[in-house]
Amino acid sequence: MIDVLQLVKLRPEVQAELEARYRVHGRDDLDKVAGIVRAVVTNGHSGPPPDVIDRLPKLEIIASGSVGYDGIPVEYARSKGIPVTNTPEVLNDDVADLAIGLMIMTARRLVASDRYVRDGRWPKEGDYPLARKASGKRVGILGLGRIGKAIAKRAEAMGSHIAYHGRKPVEGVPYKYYADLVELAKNSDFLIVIIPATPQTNRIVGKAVIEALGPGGILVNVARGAVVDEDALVAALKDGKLGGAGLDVFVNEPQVPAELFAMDNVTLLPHVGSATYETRRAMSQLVLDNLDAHFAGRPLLTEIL
Ligand code: 8YV
Repeated sequence: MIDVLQLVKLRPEVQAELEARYRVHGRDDLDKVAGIVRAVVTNGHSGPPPDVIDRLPKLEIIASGSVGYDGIPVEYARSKGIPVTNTPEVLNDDVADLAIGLMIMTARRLVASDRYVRDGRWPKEGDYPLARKASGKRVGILGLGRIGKAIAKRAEAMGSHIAYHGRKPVEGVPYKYYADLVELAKNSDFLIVIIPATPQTNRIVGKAVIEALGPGGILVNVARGAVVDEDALVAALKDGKLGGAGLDVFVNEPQVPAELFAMDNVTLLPHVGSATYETRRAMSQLVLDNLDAHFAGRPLLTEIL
């Protein structure tokens, strides 16, 4: 049987299949099995770091149950001839749904309204104050990739005026391209962030972008906390220089800046972009399918290239 080092579990039904076909070892077994491991199962945040890869002489493949891979040294692995796979496409709908959900929840202040009712304030204080319309607004998308396009499709249905920024214009899309992110923010009511976390995108949504979005603008982040300057974000929300924020990701998850907790114009979610039974099942299956393909000598399904 082939020895697999598993840093994260797969969904139970797929986990059972994995254990039926491979000899699975946990993180704690590393010292004991380092010499025989031929595959690693991980996710976007769990490595393995280069020094662990160096301890696995027989390692042939790293399979990640995530689309993002900012926590995996892909270049380093590739330099040692070890392919890394991820799980694109299968989570597009969930993450796009959540981005639109955060747009509506934050503009309409749904979390605060819900709390207003649960706190028994409605009978005492009357109707909840008016909020902001989400439909028919200018939606800027930072990162018009697979998920970005799925977000745009949904925003179109809301009558949104869509524009985007990225390294370069995207062929065949009907949306206005802004070569300058600050210009995109200046011309958006919502700025939705869906780019990978890389050294080039670190804090790309900084003070200038946040303040360009302005007191009437709402920032939505369903990518990674690292692509936003979180201190500048908190400061702008505190000073009223930014209208609101819908956040599913943070710099030091699961730690979230406490200053945000009392803000009604902010929606805070615990990185649930792809957190549905259906999608996590599909992600787990793709991990297993890539392992099976590799060890059967077939082409990988979703290698990170
Ligand atoms: C993962 C994600 O669930 O796919 C990604 O990049 O952020 C989420 O879908 C998360 O990485 C946990 O593995």
